[in-house]
Amino acid sequence: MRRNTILGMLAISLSLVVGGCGPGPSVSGLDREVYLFNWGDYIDPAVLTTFTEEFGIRVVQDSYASNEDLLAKLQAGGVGYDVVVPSDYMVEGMIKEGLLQALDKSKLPNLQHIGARHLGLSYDPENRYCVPYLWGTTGLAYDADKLPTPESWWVLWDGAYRGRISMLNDQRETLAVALRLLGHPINSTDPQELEAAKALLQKQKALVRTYNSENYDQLLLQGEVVLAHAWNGDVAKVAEEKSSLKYVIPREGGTVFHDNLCILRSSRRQKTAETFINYLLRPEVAARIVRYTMHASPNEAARAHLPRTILENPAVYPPVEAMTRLEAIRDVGQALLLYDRIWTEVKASR
Ligand code: N2P
Repeated sequence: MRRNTILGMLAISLSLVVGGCGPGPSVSGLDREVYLFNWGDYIDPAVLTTFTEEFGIRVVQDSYASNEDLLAKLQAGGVGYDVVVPSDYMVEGMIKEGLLQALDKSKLPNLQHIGARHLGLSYDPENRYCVPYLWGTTGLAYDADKLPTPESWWVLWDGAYRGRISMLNDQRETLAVALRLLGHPINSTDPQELEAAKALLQKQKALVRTYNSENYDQLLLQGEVVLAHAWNGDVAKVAEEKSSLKYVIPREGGTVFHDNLCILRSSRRQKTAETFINYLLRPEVAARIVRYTMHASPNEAARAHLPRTILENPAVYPPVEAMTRLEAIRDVGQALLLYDRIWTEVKASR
C-alpha cells in the first residue's frame, strides 16, 4: 500500500520530467497535487475533498504511527512528501537535521487565528518552520464500567488488569511514563535512569496485551482492553460510541504535545503546500478537524464554530487544573540512539 503510493509518486514525477505530458497547473496556477504525510486518521477526509473542489489540488495522503516512524521513513529517502505533521520534539530534531524548509509567512495570513500561547514555543521559537496543527495530552483511558477512576499511572502495573492493558507503541511516550514514576525527568539522557525505566517496563510487560498507537481505541470499544495509555482525542472520539470510556491525567502528570504542519526541505511544491496549510488554518476548517479528530485546535477563531459539548469536554480541551501537571517531550539529541536501543530491548524482552 505505502509502496504503491511511493511508486505512484515516482511515476507522476517521471511523467512530468520525461514526457512533459503530466498534468498542467491547477486552476490556482499551483501544482495539481500536494503530498501529505500524517498521523493515521488525523484529518477529516471531507476537508481534503473541499480543498480539492476549491483549488483543483488533490491531496495524496500517507500515514505513520509515531514521530520516530516519520523520521525513519524520511531518512530512508521517503522523498515526494510535501507536508509533514511532526510533534514538538521531532520538529526540534528535524530543524537540526536540516529536513524542514522555512515558511513564507506572507502566504499564511490565517496564521493570525492561532492563539498566542501556542506560538513561539521552544521547539521552533519564531515559528520559522512550522505552525501548530492540533495539540493534546497523553494520559489514561479506562472503562468506568470495569474499574474505578485510576489516580496513578501505577494502575498499569496492577496484576488485576493482566492482559487487558494497552500501551502506546511510542518510545518517548512510554518511557516517559516509567521515568515519571521513578521520579526521573521525562527527557532524561542519563543511561542509568533509562536502564531503570527499561526494567520497570519489562516488569510490566507480562500484563500488557499490546503496544499499540493506531487502533487501541477500537480495542477499548470492543472491551478487549479496559485500560490504555492514550492520547486524549482518541479517547474522546471513541467515548462518543461507548460512554463508559473515560480519559484522565493521573496525579503524577502527563505529556502535553503540539503536532505541527511543516514543509519538507525536499519539497518541490512549496507554494502549493503553503496554500494547503493556509487552508487548514481557516477557522471553519480547523473546527471541522477538531470535530473529526476530537483533538484540541490551537486556532482560537475555530472555537466560534465548535459546540459547547466539545469546548467543555475535558477530554478534548484539558481543564486548567490538569495543565499544571503536564510536561512536553523535548529533543534529546544524540541520546536518541540510547532511547532506540532501550526501547528495542523493552519490545524484544519477554
Ligand atoms: C491520534 C494521533 C495523536 C498524535 N491518533 C499524538 N502526537
